[in-house]
Amino acid sequence: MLSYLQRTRQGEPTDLPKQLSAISRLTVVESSGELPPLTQEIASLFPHLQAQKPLQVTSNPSLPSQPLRVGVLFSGGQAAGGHNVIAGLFDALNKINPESRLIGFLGGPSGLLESRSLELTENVIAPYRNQGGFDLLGSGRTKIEKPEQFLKAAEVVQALQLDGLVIVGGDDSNTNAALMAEFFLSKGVKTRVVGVPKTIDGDLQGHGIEISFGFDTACKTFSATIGSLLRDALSAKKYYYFVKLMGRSASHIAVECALQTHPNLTLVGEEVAAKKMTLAQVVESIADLIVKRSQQGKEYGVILVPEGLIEFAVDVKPLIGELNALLSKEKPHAAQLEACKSAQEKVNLIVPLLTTASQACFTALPLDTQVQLLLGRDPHGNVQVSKIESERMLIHMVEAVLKKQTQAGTYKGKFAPQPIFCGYEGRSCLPSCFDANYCYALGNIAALLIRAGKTGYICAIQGLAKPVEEWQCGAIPIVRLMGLETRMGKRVPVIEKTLVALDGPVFKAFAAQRQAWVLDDAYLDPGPIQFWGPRDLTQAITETLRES
Ligand code: FBP
Repeated sequence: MLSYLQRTRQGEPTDLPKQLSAISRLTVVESSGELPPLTQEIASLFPHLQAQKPLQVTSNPSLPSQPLRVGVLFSGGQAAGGHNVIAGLFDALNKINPESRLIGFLGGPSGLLESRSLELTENVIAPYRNQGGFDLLGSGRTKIEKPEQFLKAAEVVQALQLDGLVIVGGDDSNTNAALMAEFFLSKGVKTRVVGVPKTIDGDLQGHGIEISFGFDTACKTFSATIGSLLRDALSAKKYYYFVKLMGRSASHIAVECALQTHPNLTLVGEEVAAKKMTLAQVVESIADLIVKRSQQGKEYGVILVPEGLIEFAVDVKPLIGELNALLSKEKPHAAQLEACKSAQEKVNLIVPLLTTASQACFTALPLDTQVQLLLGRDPHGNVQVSKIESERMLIHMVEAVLKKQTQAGTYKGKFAPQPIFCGYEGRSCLPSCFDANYCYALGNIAALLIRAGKTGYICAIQGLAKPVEEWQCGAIPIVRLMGLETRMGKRVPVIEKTLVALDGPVFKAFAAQRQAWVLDDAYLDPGPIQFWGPRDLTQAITETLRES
């Protein structure tokens, strides 16, 4: 079942970069683009991939157009536009040779390991064109990173006689795509592995990746909500909205939404870390703003909280480190916590195991937050920040500070907070025109890479701030994005997450304006994503892209 809007969007063609207009006559060649040299350690881990250069799309009318057999899967959290990657891939393969076949693996990487797949034909794909979500195939967070998993994957792709495998994922999935590409080359498996940069978080960027897909739609969706909340705050004049924004550790989404909407305060995890602020100091800064606004007769406002904020506070960071170690698989504490009958029992079990400093930090937190910090870890053993209701935690802690100020006579206002979480709805909504176009073009590039026999590459487009027609299409060797990180006690190659650069143009643009938003209500309401109308509305890009 599709709504009227879904049906209308489904039938609309995407705008295409001029470069991709005659796909059957295109290929990729090495570009002159320079990337930083590889470290010796990374080069030795990827002997077959280490010498790769960036690629650019170019025309080659004499290239043979053999039919291709390609597999595709989604990995990790949803991001708007994923279905258009599949549509772009399918259409390009079909134009290269109508005998080509596209096979989708179901439920993410586990679908590959268990060989659960679906042939993707035009009839299957058509209802998903320009639609949100990943529901055509589903997704999952299984990591394909161990030799036995690579062997299993090799068996499956060989049984299906795949020329290529396209992995639509974030930093970890693309890291593992490169490891798989290296493994396949070392074993003589002919299947090429190609990545597509996906995540709403915006932390997969740099070295030729301008932005991952999904960031644009998520930020516009959240900004539409924030714009409405700002207007509501201004109308009722009685609420403080504490809006937690999804996005993992990095505060890219929070900064972008702030630039789109001008709320009174936006916390930035990276700045909290740089200023070595404790959680109590963060709370003080919020209370300060509320008191100042109250003195001007303003008992309302909007405060943006990136979901990873808590990890950056100088006193919470070591606490989280200690908790991660205690809750690791090797220790009995996770199982002991499971057996506890009440929240307080859980807390009582953990507190004595912490250092004195972390005990002080942990016990100062509201009980709900304490329990949320004890929830199961992600596959890397890290706390799952989306599960911590930091907006409620901050409200609780700010209330306590304001109460003291009321008793001391320094605050006479009325604090009525409302917690809001902007998250999952921004991942699976109808993709903005930007993401719809971007994803379709990325799917086209993936087909060209496989056709040219390229492996271990991530699709990339330069000039995304320009009109679509001018986008420059190509690919970056995934190994060029990698560094070494210690995970679970082992040095492993990973694509490092890009955090907000405090000396970068986007943060600077935000920092230059934010003071004016504290007391003056300079609120902006960007409204919902527009699909039709003036190009300035339909083709709007994020401030992050504009400023970079
Ligand atoms: P990816 O990194 O896989 O793109 O996922 C992004 C994200 O939406 C984060 O912003 C959020 O913290 C997390 O997924 C939530 O995960 P889950 O879907 O498992 O609740």
